[in-house]
Amino acid sequence: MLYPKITQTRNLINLCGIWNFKGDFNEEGYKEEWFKNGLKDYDFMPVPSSYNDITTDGRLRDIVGDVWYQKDIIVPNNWNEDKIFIRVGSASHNSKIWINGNLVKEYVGGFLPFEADITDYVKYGEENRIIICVNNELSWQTFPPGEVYYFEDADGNKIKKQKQQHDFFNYGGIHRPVYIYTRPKVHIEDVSVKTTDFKGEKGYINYEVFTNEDCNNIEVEIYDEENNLKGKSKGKEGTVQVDGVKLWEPGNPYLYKFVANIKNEDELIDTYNLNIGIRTVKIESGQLLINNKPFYFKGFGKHEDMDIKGKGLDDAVNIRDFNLLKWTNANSFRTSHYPYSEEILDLADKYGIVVIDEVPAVGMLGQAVPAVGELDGVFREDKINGDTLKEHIRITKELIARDKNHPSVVMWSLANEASVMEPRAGEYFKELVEETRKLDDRPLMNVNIMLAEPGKCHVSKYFDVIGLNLYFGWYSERGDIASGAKRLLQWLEDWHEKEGKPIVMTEYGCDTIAGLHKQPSIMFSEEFQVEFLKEYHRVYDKLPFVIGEQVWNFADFMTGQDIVRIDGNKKGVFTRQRQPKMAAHYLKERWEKISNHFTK
Ligand code: BDP
Repeated sequence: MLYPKITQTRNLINLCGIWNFKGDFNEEGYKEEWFKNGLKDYDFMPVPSSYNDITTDGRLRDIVGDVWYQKDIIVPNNWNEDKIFIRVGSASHNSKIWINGNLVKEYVGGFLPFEADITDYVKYGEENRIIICVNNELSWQTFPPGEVYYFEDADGNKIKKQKQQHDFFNYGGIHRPVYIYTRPKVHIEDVSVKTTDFKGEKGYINYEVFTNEDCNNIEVEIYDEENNLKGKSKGKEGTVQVDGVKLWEPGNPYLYKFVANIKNEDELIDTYNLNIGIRTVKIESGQLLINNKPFYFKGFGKHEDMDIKGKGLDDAVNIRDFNLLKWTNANSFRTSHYPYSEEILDLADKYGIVVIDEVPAVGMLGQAVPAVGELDGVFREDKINGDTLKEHIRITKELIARDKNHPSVVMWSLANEASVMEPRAGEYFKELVEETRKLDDRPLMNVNIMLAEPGKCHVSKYFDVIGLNLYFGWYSERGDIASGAKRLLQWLEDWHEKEGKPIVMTEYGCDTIAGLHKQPSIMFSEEFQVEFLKEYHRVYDKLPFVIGEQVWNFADFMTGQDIVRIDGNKKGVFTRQRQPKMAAHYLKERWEKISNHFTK
């Protein structure tokens, strides 16, 4: 799905700002037809933002159910020659949109964009009422999964609550920009630049342009960063050759502008452009090669998370994060545990930061994180079943459709810490992987929980790269880093022996209270975090099959309330306000010595 933008043939209104808003605490919205009648006694709410931390009302922070948004806008008269769409970057988790009382879209999923053709419903030159209802309820058929239940309090009142297995706050609301925009009647629907290649000085861009109607006059142009025309092609698919190619490299990105036009003689019917990079990705001899050179991942698992705004898109925070990634000499991150905004991926392309792009399959597990001991099975008819798999395939398809053109994305991660020890997980992931491979050539990763012992995983055999989340010395061998590191070494060797695949350490780390210093160190002190990371790195440095290290987590982040979470998860190398703990300085030093391409 293309990101909306203004071009010579397209127009756009950005609807970010203040919307009318109402939490539906008594489930009245549908009964009273708020979608038709509009909101009364409403609050104000910024878009994009999570709603949870904006007001002082605990009921809204913890609501399980619907919230309603309203915005009235005028659609310009001169838009009446075009098709008009409304597009939401993401809203967590399930949404419905009404235009002037007409339901135009229903969408399930909290982290991907959705849009609707509203041409037949808008009134030109007049006020139009947009209502969006966002619901945050999860089930075993949603991603992430969760469960709504009723809790009976001491007075016998039934209170609606939600269980979740994932370890981040279940923020809700419209999290990314809302636009209405135009496309000409005959238009470009999508552009695909999934594979690029190079030989010596020549670059090759394999493209496909999709249109809503059969069009013969499609033309493609490639411009360099100085706006010089570097190549051209005609037809809806083909290869454009670029001489004197400059590659997109980690830490040294070069972006070309790809322009697709539909023409009728000399008349421009539609035009769309996007940034692309020329680079290759493949797995060979146990390494991940970018532009034929082995790549070592150094970086973090992250979250979209901030004070007040929750998961709402924030350009200032995002630019700060990329500056900090650069400052620590990181070259990569994983979009743990859901697709991040398109705006973040654009920045990754521009900053030359490599991305492992993850679907929101987190918490496919019989216990809440941090899980310990024996787990209940979840790959069974009443939990993760055929319908769950269908949804998993759908969101994976949508993720790839959205992100396929980003040079920064080198791998798809299809799940984090699923219950891979269950034989039925094997069948499930086999099908998911087969379906995904039909869509894209990039390597596939599954991220394993520490409870999955080497040789007991039914899933990793289908994947190209194994992600491991290990916390020996923290969740086990608590406080004993040396014993944790011994187990780590053994564990990694065993995993490699059993699976024979490259491993990325996708999570390792420990909760650390900024400003807490202890010598000798104890758990939660800044000294402990540095020693923990150092010991882990000593192990990785001995093992050539470990092709990357991504610390958990980039920054402290909010979680649900729990006795093991004090105002959230504190495993950040940076605070939630994006200031460094001691570990950030240590990582900066270590990663300075490891080039962006593999030199271990
Ligand atoms: C892993 C999860 C991650 C948690 C982390 C932790 O993948 O989401 O936040 O552990 O416990 O289980 O900090």
